[in-house]
Amino acid sequence: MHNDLESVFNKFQVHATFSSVEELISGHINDTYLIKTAQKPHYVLQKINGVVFPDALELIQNKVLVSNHLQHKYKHLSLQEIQRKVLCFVKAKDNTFFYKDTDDNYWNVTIFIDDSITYEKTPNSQIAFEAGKITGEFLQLTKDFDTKNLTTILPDFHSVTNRYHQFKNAINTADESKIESAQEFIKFVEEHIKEMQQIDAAIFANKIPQQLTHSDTKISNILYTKTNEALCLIDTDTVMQGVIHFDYGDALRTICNTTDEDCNVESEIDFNLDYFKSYSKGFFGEIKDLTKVEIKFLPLSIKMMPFIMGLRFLTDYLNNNIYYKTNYEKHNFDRAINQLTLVTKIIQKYSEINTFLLSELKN
Ligand code: GN1
Ligand code: MG
Repeated sequence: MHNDLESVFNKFQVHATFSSVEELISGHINDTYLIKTAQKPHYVLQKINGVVFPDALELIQNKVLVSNHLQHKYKHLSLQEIQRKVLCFVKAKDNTFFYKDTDDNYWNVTIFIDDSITYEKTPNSQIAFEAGKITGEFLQLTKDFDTKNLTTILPDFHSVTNRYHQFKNAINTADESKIESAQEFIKFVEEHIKEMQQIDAAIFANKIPQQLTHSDTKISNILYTKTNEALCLIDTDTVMQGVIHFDYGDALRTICNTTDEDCNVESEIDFNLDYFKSYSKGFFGEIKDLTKVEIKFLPLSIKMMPFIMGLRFLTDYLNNNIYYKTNYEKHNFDRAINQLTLVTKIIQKYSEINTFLLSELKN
């Protein structure tokens, strides 16, 4: 395996000697490796999951276009600073940004951002505030990015309606015993689906402005400095047209969760309001000129994003784990319990959430 990885790595213009490899296991889809070299920089080598992403080549092209756009926005900074704030893709020896192996897998390489830290869970309010700042800044800097230049990699990715159809199809083919075990959560989905579809409807009716979104703003996709500043938003696999609510709600889903996404202990799962407030302050400090309709749908997005994730995890559990990487049979079920319980906790705190947002955004 190491030899194979070394030979893939050497297909890229890296000018450095491979010294060791370590798998980075946080993601649920792709295979990602930290390649240490004798000389710095180190690199991140990634194999794109061709089942989840049939358009892997276009996905890499999308990521490069967005990185180029951000690099341009930071052109007043030194190259060294830019390489710490933006994912920098390395060309392959044939001058493309990818390598296609003999099994038709696509690979890409980025420069590893050294001396950075990632979190699976928020350790303090400063980290939450900084997460708000960097996700807000990403949306602000890419507001003028023309999404027509991108290939839509996963159509209707954050559409509740799409996810609900996939869920219904899974119920039609799932084992009776699985449906039985998931009954409480299936009922929860049915009770809340109408409300959760409101953002879809507003998008469909063109009531919410659309722009580039990151579409996977979980906390582990943010690199921090050792002094708690957010440095770089990584994992741009899912950059696509959307509404800012996707990134806002998706970030809060992990920033404010008091547990890991895998935790099924309902009594431990809660939504941390302090982190919500800190994140929001960071986010709205960057995002300018929100429309009335955008503001109106912000609270709902906080419920909708964990609802979508819960629905997707539940669907994959019913489908016998064909999409996400899992470590055990009920892994996706535990993730679904986690996300849907989080929705319940958000509902319990909804009036406080609304009050805070109203006062924060009244000007
Ligand atoms: C997947 O692989 P990763 O961790 O980047 C998923 C996201 C989910 C996330 C849940 C393409 O992201 O939508 O939010 O798992 N990405 C895709 O942790 O489905
Ligand atoms: Mg991702």
